[in-house]
Amino acid sequence: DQTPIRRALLSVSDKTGLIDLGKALSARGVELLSTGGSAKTLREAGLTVKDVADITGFPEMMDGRVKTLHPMVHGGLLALRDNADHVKAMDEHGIGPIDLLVVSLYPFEETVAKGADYDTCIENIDIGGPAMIRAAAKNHGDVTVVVDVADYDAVLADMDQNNGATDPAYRRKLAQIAYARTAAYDAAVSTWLAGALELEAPRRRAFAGELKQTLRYGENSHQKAAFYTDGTDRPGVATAQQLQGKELSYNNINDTDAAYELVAEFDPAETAAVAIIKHANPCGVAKGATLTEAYQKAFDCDRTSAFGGIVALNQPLDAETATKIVEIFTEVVIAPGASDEAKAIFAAKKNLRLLLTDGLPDTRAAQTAYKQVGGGVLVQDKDVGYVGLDDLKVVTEKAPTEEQMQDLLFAWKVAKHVKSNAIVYVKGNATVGVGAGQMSRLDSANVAASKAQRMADELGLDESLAKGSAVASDAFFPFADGLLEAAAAGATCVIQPGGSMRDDEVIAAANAQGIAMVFTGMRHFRH
Ligand code: 93A
Repeated sequence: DQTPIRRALLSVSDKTGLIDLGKALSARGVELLSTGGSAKTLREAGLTVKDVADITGFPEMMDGRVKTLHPMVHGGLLALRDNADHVKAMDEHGIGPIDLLVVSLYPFEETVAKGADYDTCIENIDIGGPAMIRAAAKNHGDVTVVVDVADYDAVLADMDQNNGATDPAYRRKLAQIAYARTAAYDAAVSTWLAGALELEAPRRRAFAGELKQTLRYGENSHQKAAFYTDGTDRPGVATAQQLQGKELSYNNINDTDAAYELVAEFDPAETAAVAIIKHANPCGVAKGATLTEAYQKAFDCDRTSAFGGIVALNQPLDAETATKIVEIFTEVVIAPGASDEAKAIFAAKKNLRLLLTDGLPDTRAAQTAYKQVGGGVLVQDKDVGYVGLDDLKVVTEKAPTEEQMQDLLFAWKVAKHVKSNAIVYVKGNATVGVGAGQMSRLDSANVAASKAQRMADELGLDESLAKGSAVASDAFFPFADGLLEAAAAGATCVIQPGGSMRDDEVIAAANAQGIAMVFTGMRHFRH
């Protein structure tokens, strides 16, 4: 009892699939209306098309800024077919109903991503397209609206199942997708303007995302969840290709992200590096002359926790490292590529998920980070703060040796990726104890130290792994006690932001212990 689609308006920037769609609609007896470029493409394929300009009585004008913004179009999209007044208005003004709208918007997001100038971006803000999409979507009781090339075939199939009409529930679903598209589109424009105008805190903000995957559940099995991409193609967990293994879970994605963002701090041209993550915190991170060496050292930091962990590499996975990794149960491995041999070794482990990307995440690229709180969203710049050798200030009588300095900087990079309060012991380019997420800095120092001791026991060593280590603290020591705890665990040098009211006390304690200490002047809280 649904009315079959008789007239369609096709107005698409992305002409992919347009000719096939036009042909399929024509074959089903649907009359085609279209705008300039789309009409030309269809005509060149031998199809009969009516120009929108012919039904509006106005030529496309102002460089195409005004083509479809006309009652002949919007009346045809918005009129309620079973409303006598609406039907009368259509008759009076000679407005023909438009039953199917197919639009792909001006490529605003792509234009911005290409780094186009201001005026070009402005010209790529589509006005008529979103207006039609919103009109058709509002009137989804009568009108079918399509905004994705990916939906063309499904719409045709639905028409075939409904005698040339579409199913009402399906139209409603398409309307939902349509509004998400226009919302995302305007969100992109607004976000671009916020950047272009350098507004520090825009008064209103819009968020957008495209579904990548419906997840089986969220952090726990009673929570529903899904994974959305932000539309950019930067290397990272959202754009990684999964070669094998079960579907990623919510926690897998979260942990894989933490692992990859951390390991990407290490320039692959300088060193191989491996990070092993559990519950979004590193349980082992190491640099090495080879990936295999780095993996072994990262694993040796906390073998117990590494079981069932997530492993991130900063260089393409090689066969030797692959062989090492498959010795224990690992949930996910992510790397900027893998050799064929390595892939073959993993292939034997069906459950092991292997994710590959083109290159590493850019850890210095400006990004916006969101965190939901009751009744709102906190927005901040992602922490892309970086401290190099030149930024460090030696505050103790003793200065770190070159080797100690290496370990200090390494510990600092890791600490940035550990939940606060973060205390990280490092020796020989590998973590030997990580204390994460404790409510007191002293507790974190304790946790890290006890891990270093436990691992030493496991390895049958007679002194703690923290003996002779470098220690990093993500924020300043408010009192000397945390530093003394680290010293007791065996740390011989310290890196921390400084800036406590009791810095003098902490420095004096370091001097008394014969410890070398440097201040970074930058804090890396992470909650
Ligand atoms: O400049 S517009 O905002 N003004 C309009 O009235 C209008 N109507 C459709 N852009 C408009 N469109 C857009 O033109 C569509 O959204 C689509 O992206 C594009 C199709 O143009 P053509 O068929 O000439 O390639």
